[in-house]
Amino acid sequence: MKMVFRWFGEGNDSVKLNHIKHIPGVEGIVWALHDIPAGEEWPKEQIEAVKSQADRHGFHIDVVESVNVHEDIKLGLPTRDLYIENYKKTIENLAAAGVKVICYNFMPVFDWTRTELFKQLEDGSTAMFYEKAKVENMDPLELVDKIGNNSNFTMPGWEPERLKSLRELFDRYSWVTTEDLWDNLKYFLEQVIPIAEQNDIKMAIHPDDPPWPIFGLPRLLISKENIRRFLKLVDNPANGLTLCSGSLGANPDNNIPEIIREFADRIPFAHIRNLKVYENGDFIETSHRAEDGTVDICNIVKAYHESGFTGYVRPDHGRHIWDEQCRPGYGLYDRALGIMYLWGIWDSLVNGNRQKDSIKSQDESIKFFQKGVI
Ligand code: DNO
Repeated sequence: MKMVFRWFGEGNDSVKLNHIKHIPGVEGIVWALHDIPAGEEWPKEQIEAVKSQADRHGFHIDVVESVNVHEDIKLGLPTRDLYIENYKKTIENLAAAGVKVICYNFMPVFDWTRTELFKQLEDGSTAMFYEKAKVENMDPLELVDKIGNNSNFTMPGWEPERLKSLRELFDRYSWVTTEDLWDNLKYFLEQVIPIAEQNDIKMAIHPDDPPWPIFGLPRLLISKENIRRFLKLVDNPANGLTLCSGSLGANPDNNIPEIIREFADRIPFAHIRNLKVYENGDFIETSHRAEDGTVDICNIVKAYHESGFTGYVRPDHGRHIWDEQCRPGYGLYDRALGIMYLWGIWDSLVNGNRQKDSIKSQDESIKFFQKGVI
């Protein structure tokens, strides 16, 4: 596996590239041009600027997370073609800079959702938390009024400018069924996947987080069956997954090692993290260690190893520890600990196999010796 680390860019991240450099085995940064609005072409000069910053620290920029999909594409509006054309140009521009994987998602209206960003854990650290009932009982349109009265109001994971047009977006989505969303995703893939293939880029969709519909909006990438359906929409190796153990793991019915084994050849990029799911469906993000949460991290890494995985991996959200002031979920310390845990499991699997191989070759030599060959 190729270890990479998400970095939000100079002036945009409390974590410095020279500090990432201290984490063993990290070879590249996972990046994006965060100031370019969804739907616009990413300019070559800005891509090159990030590449030179990464180069100076000996990091590659193979993985982009993410090139966001304009809402009109998800809604299937006539204007989508313009945004899809821009998306294709962005793919070409990224390929010209050597990018290999583009992560994106197809979640309507907003990205991942949590109800608390800094909930205290028993050990005194804090982490992101999702209270299921709170989201279920929330009328998203009431938020619109709140926003009207308070321009500083934010919801974790929601882009501020999307919040402002929330009522309009919800109105538009009221006509979009789950099947329409599948059709709109297919339309998008049919156009961008050939361009990605020609440019030697793997498109890697991120699962929906949490993996169930919220606020009555449809959600697609939530289970093994739906992932299977997704991969068949355009059955091409350039159409792949960002397999996120934390997103899918919020639903304990998702058997992630099984999902990895079934789709291994279509996973160019893995997010590995743990969380603890409570009986009422709430969940909190814990350390990466298997024992601390309900996601089977050891068997997940084992499934990648046994599948001969050579793709990119990043630790995902961490806790906020040692008084670090950072973006929610994206501090240096806990993600660095996460990496060491993932390497620990991986290296012991690799060495276990090496040992087995050397025992095998010892056995072979003994056989040859016995046969008088040596
Ligand atoms: C959360 C991330 C997601 C991811 C997007 C990809 O921390 O994993 O926001 O970047 O869904 O488009």
